Amino acid sequence: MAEETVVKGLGAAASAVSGAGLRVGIVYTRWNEKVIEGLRSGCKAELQRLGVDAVVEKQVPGAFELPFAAKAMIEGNVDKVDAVVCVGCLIKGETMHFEYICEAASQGIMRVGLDTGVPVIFGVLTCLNDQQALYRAGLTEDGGHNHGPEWATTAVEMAVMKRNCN
Ligand code: DLZ
Repeated sequence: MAEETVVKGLGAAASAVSGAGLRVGIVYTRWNEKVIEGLRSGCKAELQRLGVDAVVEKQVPGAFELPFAAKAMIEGNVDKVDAVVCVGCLIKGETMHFEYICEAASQGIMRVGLDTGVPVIFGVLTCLNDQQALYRAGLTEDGGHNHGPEWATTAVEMAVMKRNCN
């Protein structure tokens, strides 16, 4: 049988990423709490494994509020950060809410990063049902695939990239 080829997913970084000297923020939502807890804790554990100096966490109500919170964290004097991971989970319902919030959150998160010059990572699941969300937070019986650790790696990689450009 031919060897299985994995196509999707985050490939290995060219060199090992270290979080030494970095402070990384996680802003996360209260909406869809169970899924968020899996993602947030997976992200935080990976940031710590990568050796970041500090993880600063702030909670917001929903995904719509994530860009504002990321900007406040970046521009505030209290918790200076080198990157922010926005952790959220949108699950499609019966109305158009899903579409509007997905659009606002994704555009807002991108804008905060570009406007402030601090990497802001899109850690928002946009799922069609609960099962998709649970799987992507590593909470299904088969273990699923928790995306939180990948967002941590991305935050550290981008913060190091930014630092090397200065
Ligand atoms: C209103 C709403 C809905 C319907 N669904 C979600 C969701 O699946 N995930 C999420 O993070 N937030 C949701 N929200 C709340 C909005 O993001 C926001 O908090 C409110 O509209 C107030 O601005």
